[in-house]
Amino acid sequence: MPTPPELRSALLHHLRYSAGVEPDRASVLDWRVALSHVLRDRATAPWLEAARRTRDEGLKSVNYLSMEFLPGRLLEDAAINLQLRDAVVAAFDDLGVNVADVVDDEPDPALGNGGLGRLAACYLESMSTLGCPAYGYGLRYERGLFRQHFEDGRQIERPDEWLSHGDPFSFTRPETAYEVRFGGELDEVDGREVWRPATRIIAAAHDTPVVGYGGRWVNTLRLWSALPGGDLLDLDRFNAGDFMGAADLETWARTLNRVLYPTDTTDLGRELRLSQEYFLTSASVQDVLRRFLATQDDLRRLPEQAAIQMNDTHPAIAGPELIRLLVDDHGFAFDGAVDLATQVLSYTNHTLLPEALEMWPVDLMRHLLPRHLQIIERLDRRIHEVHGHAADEVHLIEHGHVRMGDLAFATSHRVNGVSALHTDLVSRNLFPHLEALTPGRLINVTNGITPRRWLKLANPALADLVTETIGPGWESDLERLRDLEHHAQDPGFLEAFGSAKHQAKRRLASWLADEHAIELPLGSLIDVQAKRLHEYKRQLLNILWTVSRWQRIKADPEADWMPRVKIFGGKAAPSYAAAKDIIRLINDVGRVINDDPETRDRLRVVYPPNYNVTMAEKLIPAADLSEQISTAGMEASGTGNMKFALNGALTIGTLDGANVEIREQVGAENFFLFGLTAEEVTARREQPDHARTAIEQSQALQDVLQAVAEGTFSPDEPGRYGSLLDHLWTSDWFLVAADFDAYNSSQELVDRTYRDPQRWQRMAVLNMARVGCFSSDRAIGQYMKEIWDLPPAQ
Ligand code: DL6
Repeated sequence: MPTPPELRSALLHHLRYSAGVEPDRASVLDWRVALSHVLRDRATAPWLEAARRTRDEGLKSVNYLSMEFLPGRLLEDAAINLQLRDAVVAAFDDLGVNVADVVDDEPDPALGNGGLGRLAACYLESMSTLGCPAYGYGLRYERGLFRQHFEDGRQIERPDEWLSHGDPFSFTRPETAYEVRFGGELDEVDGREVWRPATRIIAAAHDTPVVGYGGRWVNTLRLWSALPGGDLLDLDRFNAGDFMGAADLETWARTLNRVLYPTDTTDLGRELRLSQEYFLTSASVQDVLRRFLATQDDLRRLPEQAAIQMNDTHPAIAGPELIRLLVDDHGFAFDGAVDLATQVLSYTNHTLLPEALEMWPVDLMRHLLPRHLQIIERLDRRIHEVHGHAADEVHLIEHGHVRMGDLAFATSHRVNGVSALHTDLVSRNLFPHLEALTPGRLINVTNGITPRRWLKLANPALADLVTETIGPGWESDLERLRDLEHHAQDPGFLEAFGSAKHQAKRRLASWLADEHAIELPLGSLIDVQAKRLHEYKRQLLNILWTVSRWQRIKADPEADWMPRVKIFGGKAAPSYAAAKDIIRLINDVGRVINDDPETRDRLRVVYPPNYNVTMAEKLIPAADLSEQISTAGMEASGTGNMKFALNGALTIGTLDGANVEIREQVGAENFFLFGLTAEEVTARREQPDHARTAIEQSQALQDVLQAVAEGTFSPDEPGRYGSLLDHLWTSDWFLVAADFDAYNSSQELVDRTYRDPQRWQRMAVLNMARVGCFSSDRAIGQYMKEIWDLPPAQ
């Protein structure tokens, strides 16, 4: 373990030789480059050792394919896991440099949209912590998810230039590169299919070390980018003076990793999206085979050495790609290739939402990946040959589309849902026929979160209190938090717990003041809903209730209202008009309420723009109340719900996703439950005019809707929310109206409970103490045993 003086000289060394400056001229960026190199140096020895052991001992490794990774800032996390955080702080203090500025200078790579990408990052970190050999494979998007700004309350998207100052914690490996082919024709030569592609793009690797807690094992996050130059530049055209046209192909190649998720509402968007998915998948699968063949020559033993996990359907082309490589390049028979691929592959389903279950038009598939389409057609025929009439309802291709979820299921030996309820719904509603053909293939692995980032890094005051109270070790054995239950009646501990919460609130308040000129009233109940904007997540229910609370305070200003701050965080997909309307409504309502002198000491709305992992690290520790209010049956799991509970927030929520299991763990008496169940939701939707009926039964909701309709929050454009209101009155698919009164009653119970600080703290402690099972270490332990066939610790 290096001492602070050793770290200090390492920092000075890298400042000179990596950043190329002297201390008296160094900028914050220069110090960050130096720190990145110092920490990367420390990660490198265990990283190389992990790779050596994996090779020499023939350890099986996991290959986690994901179109999204939301790793968050890397440096502080690496320092914590290398157990160097205190030494780094001391070294910077000694150098007279403000370490917080250096940490804050690091961009937060937004290489994902939300929970799915953040889950991938938690899982990779847990695999390292558990010593499970693994590669995370993804794309190195030049620009991540857009930066969100608000203009006149509206979401404005700007490019996210996370790479503008380099990426000093990673290694670029231009020699770890693979050709990825697109388009072209198929020929039959000597009875074998030969694919003559039209375009070949080189995918090159960028590796980031992922340090496990304690620094004993380090895995790799390998992100691909298209290599420019070479054959991609048409020299003939260039020499003829067509400089722009000469670079057409190069431009297209770069586009493959230029942005995360181009909108796929256009044909060109769809083509690019499928090309991106194939680019990731093909490069990764080729890399898995190359790594295997570096030490072995019999590919039939691949399942002993490699597991490939498809994170949602995005990399579902992995099945056909692995089969293609085995058949076309390694001489396997089709059936043998299918069996082998299935033993290696597994698939996690993360959604029941029809729009998120990918279906690619057959014509597009034929145009981009003709050989893969042929393999999929053959797979489809094979299922029917093997299972006969039992497979009548199974179709990998239907209505001119390839169904990627079914394809992923059919080419995997295990499929998992991400919470008990979700897995049950996947079984009943999504893949009932495929499951019937292969009983036992579908299992549940409830999601998890890493306590290193989500407690130790994000909430130092609470993490220190936990260590003082139950001793160290909880960071890698989260079930030990149960020991806190013994302290739940101890007034001294409860006071310390409350003071840790207060410190987190103060940190949030100073960040809001500095970055957004927003004042956070510290004596209020801090109520947070932070997640992607989606109608099913029901930010609309939350803001409509906020309006109702405002109306009631105004109607009875002398009553003893518990002060609340309603904090929102989240981005809407750029093409999702309804979600963007909700964002604008939140901002419009916030402007009016926050300016109202009669209510502003009892109700505020705060919506800092550009929610990301770094903002989550500030909001979650400060929250008293966690809003997990999705329409039941629609949130696959949620992971924010786990992060808030771990940080001692109480949940107001529906019986949806992992809320169900969280409530079971923390106890029904420590959870504010409301709303229809998944079954009731289905039944209610069948009732004609359920929306109107629900509104007519709730005077409070009618008052709110009337205020919105009259333009109370948009006086310059009273009709601004016409379509949103119309939707509520006529269809209300997400049952905002049906759950409004129940949500209101539950919020009133929240207020009453909060009035008794000891009771609230006790409930919060019990929440924290009982959510240890939602550690991503537990989830990864389950994947290792039940899906990847790996021994518990290697
Ligand atoms: O499993 C991670 C995460 C879940 O916690 C969320 O409930 C779920 O919405 C999300 N799924 C996706 C996939 N697409 N959509 N929607 O992001 O996965």
